[in-house]
Amino acid sequence: MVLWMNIRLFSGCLLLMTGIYNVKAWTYHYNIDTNMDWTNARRWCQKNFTDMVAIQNQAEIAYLNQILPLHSAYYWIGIRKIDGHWMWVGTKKHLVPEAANWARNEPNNQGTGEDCVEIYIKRQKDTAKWNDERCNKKKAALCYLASCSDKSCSEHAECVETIGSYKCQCDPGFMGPRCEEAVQCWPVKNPQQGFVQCEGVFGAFHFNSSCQFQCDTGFRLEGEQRLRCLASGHWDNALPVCQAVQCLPIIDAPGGWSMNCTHPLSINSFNSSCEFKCGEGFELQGSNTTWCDHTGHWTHKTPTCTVVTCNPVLASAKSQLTCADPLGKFSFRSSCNATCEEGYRLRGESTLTCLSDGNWSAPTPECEVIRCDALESFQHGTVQCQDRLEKFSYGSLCWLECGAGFTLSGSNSTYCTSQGKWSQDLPVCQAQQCSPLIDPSHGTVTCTHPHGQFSFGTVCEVSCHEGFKLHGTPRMECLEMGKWTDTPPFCLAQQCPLLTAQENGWMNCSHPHSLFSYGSQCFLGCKAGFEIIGEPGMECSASGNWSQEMPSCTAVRCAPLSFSQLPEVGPPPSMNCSHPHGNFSFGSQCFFQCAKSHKLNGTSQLICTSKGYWTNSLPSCVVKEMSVSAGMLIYAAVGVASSAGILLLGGLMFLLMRQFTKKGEKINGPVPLLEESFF
Ligand SMILES: *[C@@H]1O[C@H](CO)[C@@H](O)[C@H](O)[C@H]1NC(C)=O
Ligand SMILES: *[C@@H]1O[C@H](CO)[C@@H](O)[C@H](O)[C@H]1NC(C)=O
Ligand SMILES: *[C@@H]1O[C@H](CO)[C@@H](O)[C@H](O)[C@H]1NC(C)=O
Ligand SMILES: *[C@@H]1O[C@H](CO)[C@@H](O)[C@H](O)[C@H]1NC(C)=O
Ligand SMILES: *[C@@H]1O[C@H](CO)[C@@H](O)[C@H](O)[C@H]1NC(C)=O
Ligand SMILES: *[C@@H]1O[C@H](CO)[C@@H](O)[C@H](O)[C@H]1NC(C)=O
Ligand SMILES: *[C@@H]1O[C@H](CO)[C@@H](O)[C@H](O)[C@H]1NC(C)=O
Ligand SMILES: *[C@@H]1O[C@H](CO)[C@@H](O)[C@H](O)[C@H]1NC(C)=O
Ligand SMILES: CC(=O)N[C@H]1CO[C@H](CO)[C@@H](O)[C@@H]1O
Repeated sequence: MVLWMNIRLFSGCLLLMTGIYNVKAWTYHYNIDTNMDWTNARRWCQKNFTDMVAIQNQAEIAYLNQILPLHSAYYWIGIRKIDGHWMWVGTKKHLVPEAANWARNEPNNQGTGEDCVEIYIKRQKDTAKWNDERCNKKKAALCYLASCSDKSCSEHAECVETIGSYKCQCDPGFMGPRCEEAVQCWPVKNPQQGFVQCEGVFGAFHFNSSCQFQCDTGFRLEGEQRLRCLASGHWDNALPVCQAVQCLPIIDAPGGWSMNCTHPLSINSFNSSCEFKCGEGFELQGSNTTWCDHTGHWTHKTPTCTVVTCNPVLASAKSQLTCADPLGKFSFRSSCNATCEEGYRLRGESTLTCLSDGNWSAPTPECEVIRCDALESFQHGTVQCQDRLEKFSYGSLCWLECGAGFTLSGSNSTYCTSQGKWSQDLPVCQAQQCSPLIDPSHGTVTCTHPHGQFSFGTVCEVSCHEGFKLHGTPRMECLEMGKWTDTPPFCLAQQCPLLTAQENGWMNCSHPHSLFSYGSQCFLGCKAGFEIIGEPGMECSASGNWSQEMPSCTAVRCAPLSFSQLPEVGPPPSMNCSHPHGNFSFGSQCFFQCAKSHKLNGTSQLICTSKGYWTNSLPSCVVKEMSVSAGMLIYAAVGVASSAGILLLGGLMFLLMRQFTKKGEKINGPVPLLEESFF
């Protein structure tokens, strides 16, 4: 407590003193002329001055003791017991023990009703101490006159009297000499992501003003929303801040997903967003993004990742599936193995895997029956089977039989194994064999062998070479028992008509094959004096004809004798001819005779030689004179020779004759010559 000294004024003598504040003084007044009870004493004080003194401190007590005169009844002061408590009547405040200034053993309330207080000014014992006294006792009044007036201080102050002066004791929150200034707090600015509104009766940021904070959307106020400026010049609370609204963190769910969050403001707060992605083979259910909204909630539920499923696979006929489903029935990574029943074989992939796109890695495999090659075309035979599953498939048992004309070579039964192969090599039906045929002489065999050389079904056609004729059946067939339909035919040369030598000729034949048959050649010749008419050679043709008509032998002709040709010398001789082989031909003899008057000039007889020459030139009739002995001689010689020539054979004879003729020619001069060749 601050002690201040003031100007005091006493009844009867005014004492002026100066204090800290140079204002109107606060003065003490007393009345020792008339003692009064406490109530009247107070009334007197209140009437003439301000009130009964209210002792504030020891200094004041010492001062009063110093300036007041000793008075036997002593002085009343402004303390009274009300409801058992000592109270300052002026201020109606309790007397605090520290401020009490009781004399020893006081207050003792002796004789009761001692409800008022006197002060022992200038008493020997207990100087300036207090004592409780009955209020109806009469004592001097001790008063003060206050210095405070209505205008001394502002309304925000209590005017406090001091010794000789007053003081404006400011209400909390005010300051200044008259307490007219409100205390200021630090000015408040808009927080980040928010704003503040401040107002107060004494001005913003002044005592008792308040500031109201608000945050932007998505932000939450951390701290007090409202601040008040305290009398101390401090805000009653720390400045709040705006913090982004928080969302609950997303908890990782199982199921193989990943998320990618961005936190532009702060982690898991307003405007944070997360993107979700499922792992391979998983499908996102729900939204793939979520935002933390301004209310602190995620806009979308955390999605889930569900495993991709493939279409259920059904075991195809005759197959069995064994599946492993690590992530779910027929789901991603599921794999199924297919197996087939006995006798069936898998076609396709045996293992299927469910892929991440929901497709199986391969189409469902099928079981197909194990097949052996079809035995339908068993050549020349028949097949009969008993099938366990399907035709010509696993377990089929087949018997093989050959048709007529064929014999089975190999096993007569076979079955289809699990390898898809027949247990036995397919037998073959071998055709029955006939004896092989060879070309007949002068012929050819042409065969068709449908089932092998000279075996059942072989058909042979025998044909003869040109000039040969087939005897027998030309067509032969090998029958089912291995026999030919017929005995083989044979070829014989074509027969030409038989030839016999001409009457006047001869014949020389060669017969390469048989008499007068194809290829036979005959050479025909004529006896001397005869010449052949036609070609001498004949050949039997392939068609059985002779190359030509049989040539004939006709007698060699001599020049017909006639006298008309000759230059008429005289009368022609008469002529008498015999023609054994034709007119004027070989062997013809002509005899000449002249009339009697004449004699024959030349020979009387001409003979047609085998060479076609007359033995002599024609005679003529002349007057008889001439001998013809020489001519006769020649005639004889020729005659002999001719006779012999008939007996002789061909060439030699011919040569001889020819030579002879030539000699004769030389000898006989101009004889008409009939040059004809034999060939
Ligand atoms: C997360 O997303 C951002 C943008 O959306 C991208 O740049 C970044 O690479 C992503 N991170 C991952 C790990 O996916
Ligand atoms: C939040 O996000 C919205 C939309 O993307 C944007 O317009 C806004 O500015 C963001 N707010 C803050 C405080 O970043
Ligand atoms: C999220 O879904 C949208 C459409 O539904 C698509 O365009 C986008 O690519 C997806 N984002 C991711 C990360 O999968
Ligand atoms: C399928 O077959 C493979 C190889 O034979 C084997 O490793 C796998 O375990 C089988 N899976 C199932 C589901 O039986
Ligand atoms: C999955 O199967 C569907 C239908 O068979 C087909 O259209 C699609 O292309 C397949 N996807 C892939 C990746 O092969
Ligand atoms: C098959 O051949 C065996 C001997 O090799 C014989 O006993 C059986 O009768 C034959 N079966 C038929 C159907 O010909
Ligand atoms: C005729 O027969 C003889 C012997 O007999 C022979 O030498 C001659 O060559 C044959 N042929 C002809 C054309 O004369
Ligand atoms: C052979 O004789 C037949 C009749 O006998 C005849 O038709 C055919 O022309 C003759 N062939 C020859 C070459 O003379
Ligand atoms: C000193 C003084 O002013 N005394 C006056 C106090 O009041 C009474 C009336 O109540 C007057 O009579 C006194 O003169």
